[in-house]
Amino acid sequence: MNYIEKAAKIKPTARQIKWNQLEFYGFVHFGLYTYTDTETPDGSDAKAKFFNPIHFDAEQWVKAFKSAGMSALLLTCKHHEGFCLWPTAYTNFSVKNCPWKNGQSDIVKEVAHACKKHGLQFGVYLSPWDMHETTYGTEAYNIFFKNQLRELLTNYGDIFCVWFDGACRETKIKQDYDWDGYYALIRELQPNASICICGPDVRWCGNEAGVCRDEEWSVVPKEIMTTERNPGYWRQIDTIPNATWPDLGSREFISKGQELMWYPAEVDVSIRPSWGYVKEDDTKLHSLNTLMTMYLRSVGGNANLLLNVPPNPDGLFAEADIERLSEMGSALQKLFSNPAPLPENCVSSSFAAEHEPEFVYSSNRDTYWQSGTDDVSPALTLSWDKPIELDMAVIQETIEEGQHIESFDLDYLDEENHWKTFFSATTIGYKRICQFSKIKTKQVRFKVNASRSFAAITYLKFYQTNS
Ligand code: FUL
Repeated sequence: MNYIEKAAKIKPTARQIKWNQLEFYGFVHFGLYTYTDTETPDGSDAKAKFFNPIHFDAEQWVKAFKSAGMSALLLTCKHHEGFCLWPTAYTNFSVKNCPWKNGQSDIVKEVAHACKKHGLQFGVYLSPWDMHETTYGTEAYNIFFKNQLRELLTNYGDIFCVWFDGACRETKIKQDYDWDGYYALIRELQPNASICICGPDVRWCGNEAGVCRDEEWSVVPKEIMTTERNPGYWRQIDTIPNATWPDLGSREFISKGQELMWYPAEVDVSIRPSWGYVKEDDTKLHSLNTLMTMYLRSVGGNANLLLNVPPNPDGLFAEADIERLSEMGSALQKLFSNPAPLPENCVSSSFAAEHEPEFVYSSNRDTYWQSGTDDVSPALTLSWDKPIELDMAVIQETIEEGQHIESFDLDYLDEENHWKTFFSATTIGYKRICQFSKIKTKQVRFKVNASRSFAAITYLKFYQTNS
């Protein structure tokens, strides 16, 4: 089997498919750094007294995320400064040691509860790098970390993801993380949870600017995961393949015989310049336009979008963030509100038994069009009885069968009956959102120019957005 055949055979786990379907969700950076303006602790537990979110309201966060159309919420239960938002039994540096609610609070519990109440999935971020914990740098830290993980994974209901931050700016102390032990514990206690970043399920897109590649492959060399597990190290030695490299999945890149894996990308970005709340940033939010571009390029470019919104010291999202989230939700709703009528006819150059072209009309993942194996340039042609105007398409590859398509065109039949290409791109993967100048036509063709194996499409839908 050559490397392309091998790549074409790599498939996601059911867990990874479920993760992909979440598409767009929110990050909440909240901790002691919300109050102290610095991540660096002074070594004592005393600073815990500054944590004082007098108006904390988890439902306010959850409702704001829902208004944006998000599917889940990921909370920094412990960030690099080591302060824990739940009353962990393993350190005093937590909510139980602050005057607020006489140390009787549990932020993680309230957020998990609000998510459940309003139908968002809940995920936990636990920073491996801990600047406060005295065992950091010794084997005892791994035990401490697993104990904390166990608390988070047993006391707060279903967890959709555990997020391990690869950041580590500590140069004097080196911690050997027991990654395999962490993963085993997660699989044991929350088998449906994806382990994102520094883990086996989801990779970092490689920047924090909200941008993914034009050609985003979910099948990449396994080395990318190995480098993610060595925080800080590969960033200094950029000769080792890592998540920041511009090409991770092209034929050329995977041709060196490396072991491959299914490792889809997640784009993480903050709505503001900082991850944690900074008052001066209240006027520096990303514009609606920028956020929409991030959405269209990531969710519409085979990556999930994780958008951070930091609560202020009162424990609330600021008005500006709430407004921007709701604007984004409305803009997304509007964008997808005017689908073209279903075509009267849909034919394909070939199809495999039981995978007829019409199956692309429904987003049901169990039914899909699949081209015949020997068809070198498979195509689907959609026809309407009357000319219609179109300016956007959503295409979803059947990732259950792998990621195959390397290049495709969208063509339309013009008034002189000539096929004209109006949109071209490379990969599709879980989803490709295609925006183009308005066309008016009775026939559109989706044509695959290069593919690693047969083409399989779960969903193909056209829109007239007038945007
Ligand atoms: C980075 C961290 O250092 C930031 O504080 C933030 O948590 C971001 C998501 O990851 O690496």
